[in-house]
Amino acid sequence: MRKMPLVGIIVLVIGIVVLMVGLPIGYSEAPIEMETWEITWFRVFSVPTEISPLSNVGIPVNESILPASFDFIMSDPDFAIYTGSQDEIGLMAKTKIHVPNSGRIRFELGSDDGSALFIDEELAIDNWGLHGYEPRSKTVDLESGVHTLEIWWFEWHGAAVLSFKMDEKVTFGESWYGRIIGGVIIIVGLTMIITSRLRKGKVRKHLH
Ligand SMILES: [Ca+2]
Repeated sequence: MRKMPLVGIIVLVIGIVVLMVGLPIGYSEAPIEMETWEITWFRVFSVPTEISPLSNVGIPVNESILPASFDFIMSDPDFAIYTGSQDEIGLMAKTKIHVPNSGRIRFELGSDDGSALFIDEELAIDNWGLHGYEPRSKTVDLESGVHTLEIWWFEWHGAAVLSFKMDEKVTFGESWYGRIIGGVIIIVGLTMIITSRLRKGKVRKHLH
């Protein structure tokens, strides 16, 4: 009977840990496969005030590829290799991703000046306009299967930057199932402590 509070406290502590950390129950992750980015480089002759294909304000001057996950920031001279200029340039890049399970994926697009990310030809991140480096992110629910990604970016004057990041894994299911279990364990622990106290009280009453 005396051991009850101790056991209750141990159960309570386990419950708190499970609640804080969660359990790998109810949600999973699966790796996303990505293809290489195919890039068309542009020289632009006027600022594209609205999100529109760069062919509306410029001409294509080069083509190249970039690694699937291009989590990087490029500086002016990096772009000049492809465009022959550090200013008044842009690109339109396309790739495909293979999503093994329907679920959530976070995308981040940063740029100086404007950029836009399209998923399956629908605008997902609007980072357009003349501005300094600014990352913007969005978490999107995607069905399992193949999806197309497209980035449009332009640089007018001054610094030039483009960065792109996305989750390497798709997350699906709900993580709070694991936390509910933590909550239940806490209640069990508290009940054990309270019950043992009540019993102690009864025993004392009985003795008096
Ligand atoms: Ca700029």
